Amino acid sequence: MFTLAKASQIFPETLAADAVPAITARFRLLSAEDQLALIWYAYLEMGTTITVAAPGAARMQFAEPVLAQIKALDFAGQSQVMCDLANSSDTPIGRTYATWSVNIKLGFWYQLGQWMAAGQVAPIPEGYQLSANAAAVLASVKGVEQGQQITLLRNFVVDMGYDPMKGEGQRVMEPVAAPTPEQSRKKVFIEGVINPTVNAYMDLLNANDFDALIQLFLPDGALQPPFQKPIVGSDAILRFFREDCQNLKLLPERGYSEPAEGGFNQIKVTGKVQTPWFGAGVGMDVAWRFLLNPEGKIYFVAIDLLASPAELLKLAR
Ligand code: ECH
Ligand code: GLY
Ligand code: GLY
Ligand code: GLY
Repeated sequence: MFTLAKASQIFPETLAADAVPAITARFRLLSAEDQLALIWYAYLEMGTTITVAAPGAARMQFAEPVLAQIKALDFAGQSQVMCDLANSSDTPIGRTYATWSVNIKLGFWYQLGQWMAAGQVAPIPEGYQLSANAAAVLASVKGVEQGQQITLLRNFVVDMGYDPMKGEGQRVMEPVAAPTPEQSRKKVFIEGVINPTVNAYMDLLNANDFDALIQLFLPDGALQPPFQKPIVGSDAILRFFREDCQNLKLLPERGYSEPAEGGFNQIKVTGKVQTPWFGAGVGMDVAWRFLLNPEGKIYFVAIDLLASPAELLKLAR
């Protein structure tokens, strides 16, 4: 029978963007000053081709007290707070930051970036010289595709702060909006795959209908986001959907289905995903690798960020 470890090995030829964990590991070795400057340069450069959407008020309210506290400091104090976050130092702000959902963290840095550009918060010192290692990491960041670049930036931001609970604590998240009304929902079409569970998965996630979506999973099912460990059990998966997955746009294109042992079915779908932060400006090339039980419930699904667009077409054996 399938175990989680075995399920995660389905479709082993799928090539994920290994540059992302590799660059992330090199980034972690840099000094806090280099990390912040590197992100600043990468973010500026990205801004010349894509636009990041301003976060909504519902999200920003959670970061606002800390933002106000930072704004009230002098430049030296502000730089210290930013370095402490990058260093994951144990400070009150570092602990608060660690309780925020990914999107609140991104909104917090979005606001600081606006203030830095406007001269209201300590900028990266003019003429700051990156170390040789940092310059090499920056060159690597610039060398990967945009979908990988925004994944790297997101990783960098997620890793900051000080979390004594190592991800097990209570998290502060923005409110969950109502799902898209039935009559405004669109349905995906996936060339080569006729499977009601897979289609419903895409359509329900696109409609932010997480309560219906979670019904597609087995109670002990698992979902593995790109470059992460599987999230196991429907309670944890539902929490992840509500916390991290609002307003994603899944654009599956094609797929391939084959029987697996024990009456299970394995289905690989490739296509694009858009995040609300960049909208149609960035289409990430992804694969979904589903393992369904004989009743069509999801035992396992992995989402992989693909190494290159060529991977989108790699379906048949
Ligand atoms: C400044 C300098 C100082 C330091 C910092 C700064 C600010 C940086 C800022 C960065 C903003 C970055 C952003 C990145 C957003 C990335 C979003 C991504 C989303 C990927 C989503 C995917 C979804 C996949 C999934 C699918 C499923 O089927 C199941 C669910 C799920 C410059 C001030 C820090 C402001 C906004 C990469 C792939 C398809 C797994 C979620
Ligand atoms: N059959 C396609 C794969 O294993 O990736
Ligand atoms: N992981 C979903 C998002 O950040 O948009
Ligand atoms: N502004 C991007 C988002 O709300 O997710």
